[in-house]
Amino acid sequence: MAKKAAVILGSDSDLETMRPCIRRLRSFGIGTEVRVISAHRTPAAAEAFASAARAEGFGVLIAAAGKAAHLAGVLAAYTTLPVIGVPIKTSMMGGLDSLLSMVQMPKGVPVACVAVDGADNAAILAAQMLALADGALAEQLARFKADMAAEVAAKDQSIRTMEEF
Ligand code: RP5
Repeated sequence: MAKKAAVILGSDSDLETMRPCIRRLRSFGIGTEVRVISAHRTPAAAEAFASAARAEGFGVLIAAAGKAAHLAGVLAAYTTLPVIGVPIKTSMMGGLDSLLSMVQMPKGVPVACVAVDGADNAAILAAQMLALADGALAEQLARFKADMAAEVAAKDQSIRTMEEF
């Protein structure tokens, strides 16, 4: 059976930023569960979710959090599944605090971190991970890349024939 993806939000205030991630995963037909679990406010739930995730049929976890952003690292501590972190821009530091909290994980507990507010890329990376064991999903990703290339080629053609800028 195809593996599912989990999108874990540190707060419901992260939802608007993460909608493109959830939509992209579902556009690929990936079973996607969305939860609000906080590393600091509900640490026991974070441990329970990550510890059970593999047995529950998940293949990848996506964790979105702002400020101190320990969510991805805490989930990664309790699972051998790949964890993708999405640093959320929530503070006067413009998301740099969240980014560093996810990127600078100590040795042995990696988190794959995308750009600040990089929701769409988190979904695409998650799909690429799941596609390692799913040929149909790999074909969808190949079509997705071909469509992107065609869009850029069309823009290139359009700009080359533009007479006024
Ligand atoms: C983080 O603190 C959450 O992931 C969110 O990005 C930020 C603010 O949370 P709320 O105060 O809006 O619940 O833990």
